Amino acid sequence: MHRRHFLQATAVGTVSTLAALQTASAQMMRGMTSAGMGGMMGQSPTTGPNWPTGLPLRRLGVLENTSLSAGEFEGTLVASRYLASLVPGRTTELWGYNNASPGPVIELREGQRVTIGFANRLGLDSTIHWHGLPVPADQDGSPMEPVAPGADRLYTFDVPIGSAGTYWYHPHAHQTTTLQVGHGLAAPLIVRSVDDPLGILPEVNLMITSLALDQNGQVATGSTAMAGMGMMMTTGAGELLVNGQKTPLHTVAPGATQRWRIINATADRYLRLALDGHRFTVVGTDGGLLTEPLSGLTEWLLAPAQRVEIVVMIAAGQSARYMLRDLGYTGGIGGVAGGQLLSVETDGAVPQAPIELPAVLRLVADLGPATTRQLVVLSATGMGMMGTFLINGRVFDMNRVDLETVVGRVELWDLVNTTMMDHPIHIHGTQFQVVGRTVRGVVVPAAYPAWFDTVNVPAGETITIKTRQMLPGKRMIHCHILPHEDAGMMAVLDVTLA
Ligand SMILES: [Cu+2]
Repeated sequence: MHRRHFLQATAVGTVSTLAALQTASAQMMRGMTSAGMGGMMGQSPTTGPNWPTGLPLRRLGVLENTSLSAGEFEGTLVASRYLASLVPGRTTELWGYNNASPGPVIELREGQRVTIGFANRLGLDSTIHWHGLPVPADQDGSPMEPVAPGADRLYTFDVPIGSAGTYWYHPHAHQTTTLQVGHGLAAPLIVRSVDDPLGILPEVNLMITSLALDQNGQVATGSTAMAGMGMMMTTGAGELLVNGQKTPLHTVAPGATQRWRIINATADRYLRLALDGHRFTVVGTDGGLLTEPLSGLTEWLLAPAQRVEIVVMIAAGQSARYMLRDLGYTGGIGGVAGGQLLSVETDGAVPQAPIELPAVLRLVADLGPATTRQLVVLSATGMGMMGTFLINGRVFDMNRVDLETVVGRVELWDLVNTTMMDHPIHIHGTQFQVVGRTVRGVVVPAAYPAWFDTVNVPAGETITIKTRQMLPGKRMIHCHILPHEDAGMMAVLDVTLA
C-alpha cells in the first residue's frame, strides 16, 4: 500500500523525497477515507473521473402531495438503486429516493398532518430520519426502527406550529448510514409558516453533498468494514456537489435579493462558505429564522448536517461571475482544502433594486431556567486508525440507556470534547439553544439566540446548550460525521413522562 502510493506520487516527476512522502501519505489517507477498504485493496479512488461543470443549476423536484385535504400531506418515497449519468462515458449506480439524488424536496406547512409511505427497495435495512423535526420517537427513523429490505412502512407525524425552517431527510440504519447517504440517499425538507417575514424573496435550495467516484465512475464510500475498523481519520473524500451537480451555474439578475437555503448533507465535510465579492446576511439556522438578521458576514461555518438560510444581495454589475466557495477547514486535525461550489453569474438585465429585510424576523424565545445539568463527554480510545470515538466513555449500544430526562424539563448540557478533532453533535427529537462555549476555561456566551439540532463541538472545547424534549421515547445523540456515528459515537437518551 505504501509502495503503490509512493510510486504514484513520484511518477509525476521532480518532487523532493520529503514532498513525495507527504503526498503519498496524503493520498493514502484520502484513499482510505474515500473508499474504505476498497481503496486500500487496489481500487484507486484518488483519481476519479472528470465531472462536467458549469451546467445550469438544477431545481430539485418536489414530492407530490396526494392528499386532497389542505391540512394533510401524503406522499410516497421509494428508496432504490438506479443508474445515473454523472461523468462522461460512465454509468453510475446511485441510491436515491424516487430515483433521484438528491431526492425530492418535501414541502410542508406548519400544522399539517403528514403521512409518508416508505418502500425500502435497497436490499438492506434502511429508515427515513426526518432530521431536526420533533416527530414521535417511533416515527423518527432511528436505528431502533429498521425497515427490512423489501418491506414498506408508514411514517406519520404532525408539523408543529413554530417549526418553519430548512430540514432534510436521510437513512439512519444501524452502522450503514455512511454507506447509504454516501450513495446519494438524502433530500431537503422545508417547513413553511403562514406568516413568513421573508416570504416575498425568491428562494433557492442548495443541497450540498459529497460523492466519491472511482476510476470506473462507481461510488466508493462508506465501507462498513472501514467503519468497524476505527475512525480516527475522516473528511476530505469525494467531490462536493450542489443539487447533485459539480460547480453548476446559477444565473441571476444584477442586484437581485435572494434567500438561499443551504443544507450540508455531506457525510463528513465541514463547509466554510463564502461568496466572492459579497457579504451576506444569515437569517436562519437549523430550526428556522433568527430573531434578528446577522448582516455583513463574509463567511459561515456549516458543520455536517447543519443548515443555514442566508439572504444574498447580488452586486449590481451585469455579466459578472462570482464563486460560492468552501474555504476549507481543518476541524482540529489534518487539513481539508476547500473547493468551488456554485458559480453565480449575473445576466444583462437592468439591475434590480435591493429588497430591505425586516429588523426582526421572529422571536427565538429562551427556553427558561434550567433545572438539571448533564455532562456529555466526547473522547477517543486506541491509537491511530485502530481507535474509535466514544460518548461518555462508551461505544453505542441501542439496548442500553446512556442519558435520561423527562418530558418538558429544561436542561443544560455540557458537550465536552476531549479529542483532537471537532465533532458535530446532533440530538434527535428537538431543537436546542447554544448557551456558550468554553475555551481553556474562558466562557464565551453565544452572540445571538438561535435554534439548532446539530452543533459543532471544536477539539478541546466545551459547548454548553440548553435543551428540552417534549415527546417520550428513546432518542439518539450522535456525531454527524457519519463514519463516527457508524463506528459507535452515539448514545441513547431515554425521555420519560414526568
Ligand atoms: Cu465525530
